[in-house]
Amino acid sequence: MKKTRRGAFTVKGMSISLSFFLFAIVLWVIGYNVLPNKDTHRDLAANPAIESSATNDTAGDVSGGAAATAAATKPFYSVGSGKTLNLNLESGTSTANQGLNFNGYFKGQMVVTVPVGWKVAITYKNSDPMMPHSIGATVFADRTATENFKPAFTGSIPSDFMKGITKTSPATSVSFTADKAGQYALVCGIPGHAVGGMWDELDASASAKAPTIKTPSGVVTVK
Ligand SMILES: [Cu+2]
Repeated sequence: MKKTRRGAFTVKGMSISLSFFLFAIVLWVIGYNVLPNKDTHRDLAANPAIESSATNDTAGDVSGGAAATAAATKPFYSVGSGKTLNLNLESGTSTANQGLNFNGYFKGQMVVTVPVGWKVAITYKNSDPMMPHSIGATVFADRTATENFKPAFTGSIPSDFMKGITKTSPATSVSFTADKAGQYALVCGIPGHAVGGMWDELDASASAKAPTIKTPSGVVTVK
């Protein structure tokens, strides 16, 4: 009796399994052939091949790269009307010299030369989150002074020279006419900064025909 029951159970179990198996096949056949297949299957005959992403992206990559390069190399100097040299100087764009720099240049690494009689119009921004900075043009000897900075030209030291501006301040401007030939300096007036190297050179030249900017990268004539 036991044997028979076990045998019957086994046959019955196999029948159930077989039934489910056949049922699953029927469902699959129905699903594959009857249900709309545009969402569930990719019909390679009807749909075009996927475009190569490399081909597709080439133009975008090239223009993006060019734009990024242009932004990175955008000059900070230009000639304005009426013999004016425009300078966009900024602190905080580089951590060189512990942040004590203008556009990354410090200790005279940048030499700005203008022909005598030219106006220099500086727009100055401080992006340094750590400390205030300022800019002014002083006599060359004061490039490492800590106080009593002497202006190179009339108006070449702003009123907030010793106090400076911070990252949240709007850009300031300093304008003057380089009316006497000689060697001068662009200096930060915050006590300790100039002596720490936060200065670059400004020359007023009797022989220069156009402004030039000299940096470790080379000399550029500003046109
Ligand atoms: Cu400073």
